[in-house]
Amino acid sequence: VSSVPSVSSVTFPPAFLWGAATSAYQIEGAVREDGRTPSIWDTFSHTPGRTAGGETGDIAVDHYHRYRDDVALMAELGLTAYRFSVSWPRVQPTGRGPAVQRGLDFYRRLVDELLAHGIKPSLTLYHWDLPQELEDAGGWPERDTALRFAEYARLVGEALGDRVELWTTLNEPWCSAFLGYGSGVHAPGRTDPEASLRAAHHLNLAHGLAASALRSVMPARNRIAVSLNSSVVRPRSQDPADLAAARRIDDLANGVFHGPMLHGAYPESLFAATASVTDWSYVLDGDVRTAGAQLDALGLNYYTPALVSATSGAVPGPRADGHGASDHSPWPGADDVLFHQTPGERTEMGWTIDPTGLYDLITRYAREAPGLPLYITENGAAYDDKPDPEGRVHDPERIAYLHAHLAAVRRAITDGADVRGYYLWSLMDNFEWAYGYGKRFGAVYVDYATLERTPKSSARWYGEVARTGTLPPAGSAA
Ligand code: PNW
Repeated sequence: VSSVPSVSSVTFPPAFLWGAATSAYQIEGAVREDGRTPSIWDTFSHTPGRTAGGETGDIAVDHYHRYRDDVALMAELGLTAYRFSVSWPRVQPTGRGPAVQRGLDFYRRLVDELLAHGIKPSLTLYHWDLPQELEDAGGWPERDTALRFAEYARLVGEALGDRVELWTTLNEPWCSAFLGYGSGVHAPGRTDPEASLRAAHHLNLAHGLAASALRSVMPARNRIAVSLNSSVVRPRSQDPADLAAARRIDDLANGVFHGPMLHGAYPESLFAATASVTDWSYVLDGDVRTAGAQLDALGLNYYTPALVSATSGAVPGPRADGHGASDHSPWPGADDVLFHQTPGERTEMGWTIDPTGLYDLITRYAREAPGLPLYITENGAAYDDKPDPEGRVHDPERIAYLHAHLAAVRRAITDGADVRGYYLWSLMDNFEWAYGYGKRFGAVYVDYATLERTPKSSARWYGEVARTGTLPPAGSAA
């Protein structure tokens, strides 16, 4: 009672965007319609043993056919922004050549529907669904994939640049590179440490080439960003070996992307730490400058921090880094670093709830990139939600999670960070990658037998926060 926050401390700036996020493969379904061909996630999810229960995104939540109702629901809830991704193989089925008009038309209809409801669209070009043909030609470890991505970006920019203002090149390139080609828990499921670093470099290059391509075809008012799942990496002790382990993981999680994108260079320490894995000879003159193409904003996705310590070379037991089950590490050259479970309550993903981590992440990037507007492009929690006998879904845990994390965002703003918006992950329950449909991140409940949507109590709560721009006292609406 001694520290009741003042009204202003829980009120957000008037122009703050209150959004929800989704991605194409996780919600659209309709995987064989209007000329779409398989992406690496179609191939991966249809490969036995890759996803929980063999689940796929074939139908997902059928958003491709239900987008009008979904947009109406967003508007009814009170959201002012929506972040979605474009499926590359809908636009360019082979990853090359001219755009498929029917594919682009879907996104044009979606955007127009959003704008008609006063909801600001934010378009992500790549949320992990690489056309399978490009993977067959080598995928992200090959330089050509970056060139193909820039062409795809130009096609989408030409088609939608007149009506979408906020653009994101890549979502979480760390996952694409290190879960896709290192630990193999994401598509395409390869487990080759050198390939994962080659992929990371070509994703950096792809980002820069795409940003320049977008600039050349879009109105100057549009803004271009990237969404990083930058990690908050904490050492388990102040022991120099643990501090060094944390720095190495920070390079592999963060510096490998924000180095080229924000600072014009890879961290020197990254080269040294990965020397046994790769010689980096695929980094050509000018690549890092290309990757450093001017950004207008930075998107940060946050779920939980990492806690690490050094070993003296002993082979660690089962990994506890929360990145899925694999015998292969997503941390090239860092097999001797141990990951620990952070203390505290956890969500259904096993991820510890730690809102201070979000504050630390925002304030770190406010320092790394002074003056660059920040968006929280994903934050949220999975819980085992179930409808009650009246069909209502009560999720007080999610409300508490959102409340605590929004309070952390507000505190970072008070301390000087320029955070312009927040996108809850996710608008509705959806295909949670290797975990399939078992993990529900939605503010809106989806009954997978009927695909009926029911706002959970968190959706109503969040809508009220969006409408008032104010965070109510903790616990008030749970
Ligand atoms: C992000 N990890 O995925 C994605 O952008 C979303 O598509 C996804 O649904 C959401 O977070 C929840 O998982 C991640 O292992 C997947 O560190 C894995 C990790 C991080 C983010």
